[in-house]
Amino acid sequence: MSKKNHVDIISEDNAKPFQPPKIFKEKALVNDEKPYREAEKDRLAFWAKKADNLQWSKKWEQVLDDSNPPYFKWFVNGKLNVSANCLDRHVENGLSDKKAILFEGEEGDTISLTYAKLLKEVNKFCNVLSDLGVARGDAVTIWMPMIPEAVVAMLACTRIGAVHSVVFGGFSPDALKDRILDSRSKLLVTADGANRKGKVLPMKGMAEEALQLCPSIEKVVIVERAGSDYEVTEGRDLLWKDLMKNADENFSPAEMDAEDPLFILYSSGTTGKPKGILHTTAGYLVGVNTTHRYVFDHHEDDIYWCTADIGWVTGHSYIVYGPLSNGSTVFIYEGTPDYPNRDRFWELIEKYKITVFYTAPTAIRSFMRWGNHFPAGHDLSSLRLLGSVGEPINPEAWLWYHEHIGKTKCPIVDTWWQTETGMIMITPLPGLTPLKPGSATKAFPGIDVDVVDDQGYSTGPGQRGFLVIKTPWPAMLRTLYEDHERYEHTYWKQYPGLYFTGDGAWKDSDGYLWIMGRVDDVLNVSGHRIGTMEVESALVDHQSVAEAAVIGKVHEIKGHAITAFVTLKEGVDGSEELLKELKTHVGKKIGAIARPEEIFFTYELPKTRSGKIMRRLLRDIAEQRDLGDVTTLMDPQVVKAIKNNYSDK
Ligand code: 7RM
Repeated sequence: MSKKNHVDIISEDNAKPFQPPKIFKEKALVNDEKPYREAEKDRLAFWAKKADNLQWSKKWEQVLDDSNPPYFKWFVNGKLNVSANCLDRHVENGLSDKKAILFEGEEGDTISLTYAKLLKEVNKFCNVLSDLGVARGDAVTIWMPMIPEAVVAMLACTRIGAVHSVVFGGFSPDALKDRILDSRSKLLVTADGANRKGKVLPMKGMAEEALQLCPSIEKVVIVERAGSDYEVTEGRDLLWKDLMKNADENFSPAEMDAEDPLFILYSSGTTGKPKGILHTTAGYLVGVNTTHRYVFDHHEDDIYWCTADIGWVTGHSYIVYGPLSNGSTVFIYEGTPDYPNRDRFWELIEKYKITVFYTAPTAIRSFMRWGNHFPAGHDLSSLRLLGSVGEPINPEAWLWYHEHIGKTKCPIVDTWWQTETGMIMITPLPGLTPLKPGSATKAFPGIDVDVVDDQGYSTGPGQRGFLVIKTPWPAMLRTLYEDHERYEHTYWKQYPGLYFTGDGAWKDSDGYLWIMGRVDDVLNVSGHRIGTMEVESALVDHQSVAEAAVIGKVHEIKGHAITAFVTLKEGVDGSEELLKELKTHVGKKIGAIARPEEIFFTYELPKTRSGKIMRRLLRDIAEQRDLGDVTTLMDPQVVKAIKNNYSDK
């Protein structure tokens, strides 16, 4: 690889890493290198041992069948049921009265469900589903707000052996329609409406738009949550509360094969059609159970809060299956962090004495922007561990999170993974790994990741390349639903024998991994490769900047010209002087080569509903192309505003 690909313009952070606090380390599940050593010695034996933490009705015969790549089987011929692992065995082990779910609604209403009660609810819903004709192998679409019934519905599917497809509640009816059609679901579970910042989103009314075009749906089950009016189609639409009233509280879990499909989760790819990512039963559960336990250092008395929506993989793996299979107490909040006030999350952490808090960098940057007085007004001393997921976290946001939320006593686990990986893949272990802000650190024990150049050769320290996974892992996707060709093409064709993540990364001289974001976010400016993230990080480092998105605008000579969209902190005005100052600032932080050609101030950045900045749209704006489909955007108005602002220049 040529010299120009060397990370000569990123100054490797030489500041001393943050060591795990002594008292954290003493009580941590992992505080020495043993799991890494064990897994290095024999990766499959490591996973086999982790599989023993689950309850099997029949033990598997082979850990991994890799005879037909890229189609892999884990825990071959093992039999188990996911809901039995998340519920029954805890009840049998004396945890009946332990809280499984603590829920708070937007308006402050609360629900708490013990493991015994959750099991009963799940059993009742299994009987409901079964009476409605849902059987093993059938697909069920779940389109719901963040309420406990969503978890009940998911677990009931797994108990029957039905395959759930949870669609994020904020998606449009059109997106819902595509996903129902693709999965050919027989049944939809939804709600009358969702509470959203004091207003009601009429979900059932919106679902109706989709249902008109979805002939496969035979029944619709409606949870009455928000008191929203809706039309009823006799014979098809049924109320959750009516169905549950007399349902039997017993239902024996179906004995599922290790490789039976567990769920489909749609994820956007590079084309317009979403990819139906398929996960199966045993490997997925072993993966999320193990990572939840070690990464979040699961302790019996934890009150664990992952702020993701259940409609994303983070919600599946680290609200539902990981924590519940470990018998944890999971807190679920219905609403957003800024309603009724911008301290809502901190109020909840104080009230529920949350111990482990897992959120996304985009949220952290909003908190920073809103101001320190919001968290400062609450007692956050129950927190012992923080997590981050979804994007690279810029060191500035990391340090803020560490100081203002963790009060410098909580390790931060920056966890890299994907819908496809099912489980956390790159992460610190909080009682062991010294932390470098901005680095997701190292592969989890039993996971083989590497950074390779465009020929597929492992890169040296400081050399940029592509993040790949070298050997199969238990929670890996098995295929794309009914599209094996796209599965092979998207993940396995780039580098034969390696799983291609689509992310750029580099290793530092300590072997720490630094994720640079999607490779399509890597710019080439006059022959230098520059991650949009690096420039964004430099911008956000400036005291006036709240958030920044950087794109490469096609440039005749340089290849890419760096264009930045910047949101300023509350109360700061975007002047010409500031514009110049920011360019100089980036020049100082990274080098002249990274100095943005153009900077635009905007009141918000366009983001997907899961909070990822949509750089593609910004590129289209900068290159004055038509903006295609913007329905997956959190706030389509933002794009209009940026576009108008852009053409004023
Ligand atoms: C869990 C999730 C996956 C993509 C992935 C990355 C980015 C996620 C991190 C991260 C840097 C992280 N699933 N990503 N976590 N980048 N550091 N800790 O987000 O399928 O929705 O997205 O997200 O680009 O490929 S996902």
